[in-house]
Amino acid sequence: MAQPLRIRRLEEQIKEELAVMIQQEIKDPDIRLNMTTVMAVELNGDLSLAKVFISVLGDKRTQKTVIEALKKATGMIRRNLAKRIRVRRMPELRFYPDDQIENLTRLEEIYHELHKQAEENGARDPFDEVINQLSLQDEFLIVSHEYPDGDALGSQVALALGLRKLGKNVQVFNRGPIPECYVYLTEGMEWVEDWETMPRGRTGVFLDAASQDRLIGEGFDRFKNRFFQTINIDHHASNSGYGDFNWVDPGYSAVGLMVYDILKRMEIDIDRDIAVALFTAIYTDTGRFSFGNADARSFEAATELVQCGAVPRDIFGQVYASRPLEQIHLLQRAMGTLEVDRDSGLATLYASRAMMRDTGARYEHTEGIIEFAATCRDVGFVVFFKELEEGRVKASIRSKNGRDATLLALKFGGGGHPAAAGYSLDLGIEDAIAKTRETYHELYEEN
Ligand SMILES: [Mn+2]
Repeated sequence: MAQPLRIRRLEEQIKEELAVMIQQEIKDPDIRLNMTTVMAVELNGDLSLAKVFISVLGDKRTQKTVIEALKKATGMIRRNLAKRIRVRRMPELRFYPDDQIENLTRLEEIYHELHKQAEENGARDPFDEVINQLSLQDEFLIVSHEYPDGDALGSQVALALGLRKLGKNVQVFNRGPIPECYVYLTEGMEWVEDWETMPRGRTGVFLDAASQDRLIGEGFDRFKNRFFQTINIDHHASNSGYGDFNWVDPGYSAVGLMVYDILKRMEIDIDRDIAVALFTAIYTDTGRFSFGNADARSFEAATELVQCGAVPRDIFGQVYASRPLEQIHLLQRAMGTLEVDRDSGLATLYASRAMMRDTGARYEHTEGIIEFAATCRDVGFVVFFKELEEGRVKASIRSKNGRDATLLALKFGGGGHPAAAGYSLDLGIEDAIAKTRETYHELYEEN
């Protein structure tokens, strides 16, 4: 009979080594790809037998699959343990499902911890990780940023429709209203009204949101806690990687193109509705294929999407040629504020809340104003300010003169792409413009 202390130490060692093996070394996908956690190891008195209690996140069937796979691998596992733990004779191993631990929160903690470790030990390809998780999980909430644009909504809808084809339970959520010009994308979609009443334990997929604040504003931690895990898919270089899994690649013109690659890899058939959603995403985020990001990959995908039923003329009509008169009136007023410095190429203009009130336009109707200003030959770098409330503005940047717009945005805690970025300021419009001009000259013009 071994000493109790020695038994406990050996149990601990076996448990630790097994956890590492399961997490990083065992090739069997049944074991590797499921949330398999070694909960406890119990040795008998003469160290001949170790009972290993395994917790698997998922239904009974998943649990059984993992236990069966471990049983099959027992010989190999035991040999590997023997190489690492100094003991005269490695105990026989028996695997049992651990049903006692049903506290989801605890399991989530363990899972996040393990994931962090795996990441530190050299993570796998982020795209593969995302594909794995999308394949494995069954319940999703897909979220994109507030005041969503064509890329945000198109990616969301396309991914939701695609995953549903695999029989998965998928809902979508956005904070704030959906702009009218994109409503055609949302028909037949189930939008969660209030995330606080949504069932817990789903996988959250976050799309096209450079920062977590863009998803739901304040309270992200509470939001994130409702999920079993979160996947962050984005093409903004400034994305902070706030998900459990992060696939961030600024080489993509649109998140819609990333979703396109996901659907292709998962061999999900692209039907007409998916094609319309993805085409909208790529079309709008490349400025109708006119921005610097409009690369061959974007055109290749677009070609296929048109073959699958997307009609560019119809999408143009929905997004760009159905503006309400209020929006044109707002454009008129905003253009009245345009100031262009011909020397530096810097242009500024704004839309105040008073203008919106006078014209009856809404926040979403500011879309397109900055692009219109940027069509001017003398404008190299334009910043457009929207007054959100008294003393608070949101600024959007478009750069035509090669100056990296993210430099300015980052100065004020914002982010984006070199050619298009944004930030917020807790200032009135006039002060925000003055501050921006000053910073522009400091950043780009001095020395
Ligand atoms: Mn985008």
